[in-house]
Amino acid sequence: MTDTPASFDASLLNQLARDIKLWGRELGFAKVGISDIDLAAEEPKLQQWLANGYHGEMSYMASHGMMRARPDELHPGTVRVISARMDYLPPDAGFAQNLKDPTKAYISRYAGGRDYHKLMRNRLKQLGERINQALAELNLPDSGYRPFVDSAPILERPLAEKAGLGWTGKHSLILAHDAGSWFFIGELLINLPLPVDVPVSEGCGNCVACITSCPTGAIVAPYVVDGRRCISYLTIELQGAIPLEFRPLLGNRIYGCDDCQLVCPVNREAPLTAEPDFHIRAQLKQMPLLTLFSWDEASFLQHTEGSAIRRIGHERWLRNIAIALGNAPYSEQIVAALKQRQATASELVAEHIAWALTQQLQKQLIHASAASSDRKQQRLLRIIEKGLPRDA
Ligand code: B12
Ligand code: SF4
Ligand code: SF4
Repeated sequence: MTDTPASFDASLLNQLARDIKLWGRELGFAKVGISDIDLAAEEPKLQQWLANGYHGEMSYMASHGMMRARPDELHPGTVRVISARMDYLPPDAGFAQNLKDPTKAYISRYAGGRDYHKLMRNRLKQLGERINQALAELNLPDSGYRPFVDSAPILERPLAEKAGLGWTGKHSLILAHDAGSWFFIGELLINLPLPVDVPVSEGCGNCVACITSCPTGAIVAPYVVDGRRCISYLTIELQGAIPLEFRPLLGNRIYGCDDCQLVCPVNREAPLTAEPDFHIRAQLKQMPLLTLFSWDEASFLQHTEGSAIRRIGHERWLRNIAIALGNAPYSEQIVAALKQRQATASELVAEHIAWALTQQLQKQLIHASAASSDRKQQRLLRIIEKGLPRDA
């Protein structure tokens, strides 16, 4: 940096960087790293991703131009980004047990507990305050910090990679040998010219497990996800009807998807979360689809209070569960529940219910279970049970 104020000598900045990492850990971040703000190398990749239309309906991805790759345009004065990792893998994740039973709802493990946005933002704010307090004690101007968690147009993963939190896996998520990939990322944009960390070298090698195991073929090339095909997008981001071609592929996944992380060998020893807030709440743990489908809007709002799930709203919740019910083996109770809901459903939900009923009735005719015919699903379960004995 050429703009280091005279009062910031190198030893002071080095000490501050060490302290920040320590304070970060005290605040519950498993790792904290520091990077500069140069993301010029990412701009063409982001541009190409947008040009390919991979963002689908996520117009917020396109609406800020290249600001995503320019932290100092987002928050003027920024010269460094402090990236922080918070682990979310809950104990008793019960992945295989859940995916194996097509009558139970699979909810992505990042979403079973409290919404991470608020929790992490608060912790990042505390970290920012701690930094400013230290600067004030030294009679130095404050850091001008601004916290972000998934909320702003900023390329969080490339920043985390630069800050040494991990490498970009072929599924496009950040992962590391001592951390796996079950973590959220958040940042503090600051004006302090702290020393930067060294990126971790790439560790995927020849592995392509995430690419071949993705149920919808969303990882269209190594490191590139076509958002429109990703189950996370289809069940959480997409407002309208879920395209027909994807419905059978969703299985029992009603909110997000973890498959590309489940098959990843780097996740075998991934740490569990230290945050009780990220444990799966009882109302969402291994729950029968029919129970969740029976919730009226008031129950939905009550059971998802403080959870990220609430943001999709009751209508899309029913839309997603209707598909999972269509994918479940034939059952009279399922057919009855679908028919009962159909009478009062919105146009969107009614159309998905009609699809589910057709699936159910076809299965009744051919006496076949959709789940047992899904080779990919069976392979996934074998991999999880063998590779993740603790979490399976
Ligand atoms: C939009 C979005 C989505 C979209 C699109 C996903 C995508 N891959 O872009 C959807 C809804 C599908 C999604 C899904 C999920 N998401 Co999301 N998502 C985001 C968000 C808001 C922006 C991501 C983005 O900028 N995409 C645009 C593309 C262009 O960027 P990119 O994928 O990072 O691509 C870069 C690299 O792949 C690289 N690249 C491209 N080509 C090449 C080639 C080589 C050789 C190399 C090395 C690199 C490389 O360059 C690109 C540009 O920098 C971020 C938060 C944020 N603000 O960053 C969270 C975020 C990425 N999501 C996250 C999570 C947890 C998920 C899910 C696991 C949730 C779930 N269980 O359902 C899934 C995982 C799906 C997947 N495999 O990506 C976490 C990831 C944490 C981590 N450990 O990395 C983030 C960071 C949120 C957070 N704050 O923690 N997500
Ligand atoms: S989250 Fe699921 S659908 Fe999305 S890329 Fe990963 S495996 Fe594919
Ligand atoms: S599954 Fe294999 S290729 Fe995919 S991120 Fe993990 S190590 Fe990399």
